[in-house]
Amino acid sequence: MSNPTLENLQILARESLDSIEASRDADELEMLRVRYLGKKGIVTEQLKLIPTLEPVDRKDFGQSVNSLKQKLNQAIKTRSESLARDAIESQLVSEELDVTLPGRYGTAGSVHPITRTITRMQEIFDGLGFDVAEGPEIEDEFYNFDALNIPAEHPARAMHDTFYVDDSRVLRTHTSPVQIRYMEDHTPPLQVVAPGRVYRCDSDITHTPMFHQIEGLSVGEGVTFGHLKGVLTHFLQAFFEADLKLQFRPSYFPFTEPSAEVDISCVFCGGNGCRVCKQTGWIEILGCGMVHPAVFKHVKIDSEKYTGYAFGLGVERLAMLRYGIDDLRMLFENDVSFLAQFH
Ligand code: 2NM
Repeated sequence: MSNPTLENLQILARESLDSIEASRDADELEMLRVRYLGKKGIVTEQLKLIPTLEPVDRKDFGQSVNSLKQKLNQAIKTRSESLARDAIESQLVSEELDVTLPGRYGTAGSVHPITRTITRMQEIFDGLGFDVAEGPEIEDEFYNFDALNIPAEHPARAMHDTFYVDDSRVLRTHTSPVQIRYMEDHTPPLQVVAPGRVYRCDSDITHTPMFHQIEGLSVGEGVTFGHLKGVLTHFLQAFFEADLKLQFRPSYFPFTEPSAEVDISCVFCGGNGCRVCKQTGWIEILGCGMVHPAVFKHVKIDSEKYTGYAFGLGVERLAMLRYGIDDLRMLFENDVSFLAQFH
């Protein structure tokens, strides 16, 4: 410990103020405070030495030590504030965010083109006042066949077309059973579409054992083939967003009479003839007809009072035409780079 002289006090003042000024953090500054101003600190020790001085020197020396003490307190306070500011400053720098950087995007999935097509079809039929109904994919023979006027000997019942679950139950081969159930539960007038999966024991380049259908049904007093034509024309023109033409060709279905198959003017060439329409200008698109009285009989609808039309179309076929997909298998392979095009 230095002698209690004014010279030594000056050296102490310079040394202590310099080291406070040079301290790099709050810990170091606290250490210096204890070293100079603590109970056994250097400056505190100087105060204790005052009584050992000659009485004439005590006043000057005492004032100088007290002044130094005040200066040190002030210097510590100033340095402490400055260190706190620096700390905030460096935190702001280290945590700086560049809000102009591009975000980190997650990979989002996309709606499958079949789902998208069904949704689109439902929206158009919704706009025409049709209800949407669903039903089981495993059906009794009654709903899948008998109620639709498909007798036991009919070729459509042969094992080679139908997946049998057991003796009397099948994977539905069309969504018509949903229409049958709907007619059991509702009284005319009614209009409903039934989208969903259907199954047929068939597999080649243009057929998959599972595919999708949407079938429509309208029953009421005075419902005619003219209404059917109007609804299908509106639906197909809205779906393809084109002023296309329809062509009805006579056909046969057990559940409708009369029955027709409908072609549209080719959406690719406008009817001039191209590869897609095989130079005919027409594309076969759906089947339809007036509900057979035998079907109404099964669901206890009076066919003397009511008439109805029905139609059925394949979702895969319409999806392929709308999105320009030329290979059916694309819709089932779930190749991500294919699906990503439907974002
Ligand atoms: C088609 C073609 C023609 C049809 C018939 C019925 C029901 F339940 F009312 F009898 N639903 N769907 C139908 C009629 C389906 O698909 C090519």
